[in-house]
Amino acid sequence: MDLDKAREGSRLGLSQALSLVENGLPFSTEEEGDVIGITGAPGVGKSCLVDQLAQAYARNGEKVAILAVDPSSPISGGALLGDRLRMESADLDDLIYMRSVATRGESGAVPSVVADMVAVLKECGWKRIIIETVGSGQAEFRIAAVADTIMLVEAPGMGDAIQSEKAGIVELVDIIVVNKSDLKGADETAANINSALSAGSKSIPVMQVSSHTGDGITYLVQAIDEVADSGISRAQWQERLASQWMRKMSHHPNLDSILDKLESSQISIKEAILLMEGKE
Ligand SMILES: Nc1nc2c(ncn2[C@@H]2O[C@H](COP(=O)(O)OP(=O)(O)O)[C@@H](O)[C@H]2O)c(=O)[nH]1
Ligand SMILES: [Mg+2]
Repeated sequence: MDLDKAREGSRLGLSQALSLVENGLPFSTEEEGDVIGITGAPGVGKSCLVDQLAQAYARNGEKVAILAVDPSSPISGGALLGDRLRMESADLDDLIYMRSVATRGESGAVPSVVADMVAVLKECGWKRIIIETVGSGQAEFRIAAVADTIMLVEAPGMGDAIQSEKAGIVELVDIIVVNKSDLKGADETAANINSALSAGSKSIPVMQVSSHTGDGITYLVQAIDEVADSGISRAQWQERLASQWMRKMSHHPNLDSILDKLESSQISIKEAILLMEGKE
């Protein structure tokens, strides 16, 4: 894959490279970057929050790329973001790149496709990468395979984190954000989350922000850097490992013939695994 144009800053070159990878071309890189995963129920304000974070980084002179993994709202946030930034400063626009990711195909492939798209972005000089994904239970686990920092977004009147804790998601989450702090009930939502968390072993910061007024965004940016410095948790490593394992399986040269044999009852699942491992 030719990345020269994308490396020189061409948006067209970058989006062409990303499309190739989105359609299955594997890509990896040794380049470093900071990947933030943002998850939460629809309507809590993830896209608005991403918009705020991207502007904060851009004002700092940092390039930031956004991958929106959301089948329900393709690119709508992008138009929003573009308009607002253009009003403020054309220079900021140059520092922000936004792209939606189609989530077609088998669910197991999503993290590896997103991981490879992230690799393209890193390779082309985008060191801050934000992935927005809709919280659906499984989405959090998938994003954990890719993101260094995972942020769960909640909002007043939108349910609470106790549910997430049940699903074991809290193990993977680094920061919980109560968005819409300009609305009534934000304090109570944050208090509920804190008391639900106090039962667990992991201490997770709960931060209130408003993506409408910008309140709390500066603190959130600091908290993200602190979390990034503290490294990747065991639970996150486990998701990364699982995701790589899954990828290995889905790229196995004999996958089709092994599935054929399973389907026609010629082999057992144990034998299938031995075949995959090349032991039979
Ligand atoms: N009052 C208030 N509304 C917000 C805030 N952030 C987002 N919203 C609104 O919440 C709705 C959903 O926002 P969106 O970013 O699309 O949520 P997403 O589905 O989680 O990406 C929109 O109507 C936003 O204008 C906030 O901080 N305060
Ligand atoms: Mg959204």
